[in-house]
Amino acid sequence: MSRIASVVVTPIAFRDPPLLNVSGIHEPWALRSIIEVVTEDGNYGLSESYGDEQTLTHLQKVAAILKGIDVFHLNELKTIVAEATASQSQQSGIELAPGTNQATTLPRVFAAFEVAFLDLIGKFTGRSVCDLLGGKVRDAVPYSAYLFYKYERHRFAQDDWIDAWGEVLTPDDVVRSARQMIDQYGFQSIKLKGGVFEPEQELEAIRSLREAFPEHPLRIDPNGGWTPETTRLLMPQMEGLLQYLEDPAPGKDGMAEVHQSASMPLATNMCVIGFFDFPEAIAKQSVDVILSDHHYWGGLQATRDLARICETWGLGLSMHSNSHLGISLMAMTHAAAAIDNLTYACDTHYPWQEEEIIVGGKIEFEHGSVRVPDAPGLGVELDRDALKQLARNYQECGIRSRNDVKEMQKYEPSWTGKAPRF
Ligand code: GKR
Ligand code: MG
Repeated sequence: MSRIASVVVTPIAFRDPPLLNVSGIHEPWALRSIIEVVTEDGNYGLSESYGDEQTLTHLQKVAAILKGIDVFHLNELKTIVAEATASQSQQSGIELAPGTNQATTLPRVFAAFEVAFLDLIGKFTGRSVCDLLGGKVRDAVPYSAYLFYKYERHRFAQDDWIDAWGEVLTPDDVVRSARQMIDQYGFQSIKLKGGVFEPEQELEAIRSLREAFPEHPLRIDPNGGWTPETTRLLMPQMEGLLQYLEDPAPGKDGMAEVHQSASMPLATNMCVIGFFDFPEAIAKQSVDVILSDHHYWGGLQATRDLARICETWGLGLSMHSNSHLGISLMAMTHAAAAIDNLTYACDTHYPWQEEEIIVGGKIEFEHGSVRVPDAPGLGVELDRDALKQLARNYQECGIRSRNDVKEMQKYEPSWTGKAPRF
């Protein structure tokens, strides 16, 4: 009954606003893949992962050889994925999406199926995925207001779609977009994506946020856009302002250098992106907080392993996000609800997305948190009409791998996306 009859991987595309970052700008469409694992008795398990060409090729290769596997046999799945991904292309994706870095191929491809297997195991046993991970340590998972600098509209898109968030370029715009997001979702923490403008301008925005939201913990993430020297000089301006400083400078050495003069915890989703990064990062004292992400750390169970390692080494744990829809949000929520030392509000790009592929539409936030469902599995079902529409978007949008640099070159032809810029 719990053996696999078929697996379907569907690439999808959904609207993405013109969000700015150190690499450039988001393209008009974000890509994901939806994985459906169907068992012999007709049950199905769901998962959502990256939709870039490199990931898709691996997902489709593995999907084709899973027939007959028992979904309880996650170790067997690991062996199959390891063999199928052993000869991988050398092509890495954009650095800002660590999930497309080839060092994460095995854990990333495994994770995409592991979540669907756990959804099915939950359905077979009548337990939520959170219960399979040890049960809830919290009933609802807090997320942060994840702010971006952005243009009002995509200037080079095929149609005139425009998002609801307006232009965000000045400190006042940043405060307005925070208010907009907090009013709508109730978030209790704020993160600003930096690395876009001169650091002084971005820190002015942080100071404006502090004034407007005196109680909300604040973070800034320049994605390695500042040199260690620049970061060191900025340190007095950040004193007492930040809950943590995320990836100010690139690499474990850059972060270690910053660490020597840092008055606040340093966090990363760029210089520690897998278990293999731990020995060097610990030896060099590069970071204090790791941003987990089950999509490339090897799944929901591996996220719990990561949590124990962080506990062992006295590191904090938070959660990273790229553009995603509700299946991912639910998987993130089940994991975060089961991990006691994940004490920071998680990142999510979810408010930036209008479309959804789950029954019932967009998932609701209450006071900035997502309630953990008690239903068997992930607790979400696929809206097949929406899936068809988003699969059509993928076929028509022409994007096959995320490339923020190339998109930015349409606006600024000499743009290189090289970091650190400041
Ligand atoms: O989508 O522009 C973006 C973000 O910069 C994302 O790609 C990062 O991976 O949000 C992420 C981060 O925390 O670094
Ligand atoms: Mg980050």
